[in-house]
Amino acid sequence: EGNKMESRGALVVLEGLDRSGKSSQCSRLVSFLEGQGISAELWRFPDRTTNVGQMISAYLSNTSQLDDHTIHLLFSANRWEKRSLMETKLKTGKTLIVDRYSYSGVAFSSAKGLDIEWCKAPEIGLLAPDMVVYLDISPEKAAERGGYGGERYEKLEFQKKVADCYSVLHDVSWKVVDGCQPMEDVEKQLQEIVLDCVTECRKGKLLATLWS
Ligand code: Z5A
Ligand code: MG
Repeated sequence: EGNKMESRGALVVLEGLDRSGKSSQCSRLVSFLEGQGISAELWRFPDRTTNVGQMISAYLSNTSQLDDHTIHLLFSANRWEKRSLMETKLKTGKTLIVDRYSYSGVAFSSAKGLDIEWCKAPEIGLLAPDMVVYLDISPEKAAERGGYGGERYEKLEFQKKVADCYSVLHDVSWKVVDGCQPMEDVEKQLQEIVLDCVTECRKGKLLATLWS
């Protein structure tokens, strides 16, 4: 036939409480994949480099105040402004390892008391991850890691609420990895499940959209 479609990359999202190890593991994962000859990129939300991202950053560092609904929609807009680039990259074969996504958006805003369905609504139509990995750690253990900085949500009481909200979002397709293990052990487990996911996507698994 000679007209074989190029295989697409995988959209992999890491979620978890603050200090669960997402950023550390995302960068290790990208290095590992590249070492395996799999073209991969590290992405993160919020993406603080855009105009919207700068508004989010000012809010998180408490240099600006915003209504809870407003900041929720900005986080969502920050994903929408990256959606088409994300799709292009995936279709040209790049695997994207994404540090936080819509689940952080919904968990953090609903932890403030916003209605969960209202929180999910602006995420509808964004690309659905091929895999969500949840790095599991208790809020107490997370707080012990180097202590929290000064950002808005970095407080134990609030992190407990976020943990409850994440558990509501949780579905059977999520891969839960014990984030309390030594970094190398977490890393090994992630490598295995992400390689499986990359293989599935190469075999033609279709890209889907949120929220389903
Ligand atoms: N937010 C939102 O409200 N709505 C949204 O839509 C989105 C986000 C996308 C900023 O996020 C805030 O925005 C965040 C959610 C909210 N709220 N808070 N707080 P961020 O992603 O920019 O947050 P961050 O500053 O990158 O920190 P983090 O994500 O909390 O940390 P992490 O990435 O999970 O962990 P880490 O940086 O890899 O590791 C933390 C420390 O633990 C570090 O010293 C490591 O060396 C150590 N560590 C990591 N793994 C281990 C293990 N296995 N053992 C021992 N020590 C470890
Ligand atoms: Mg991080």
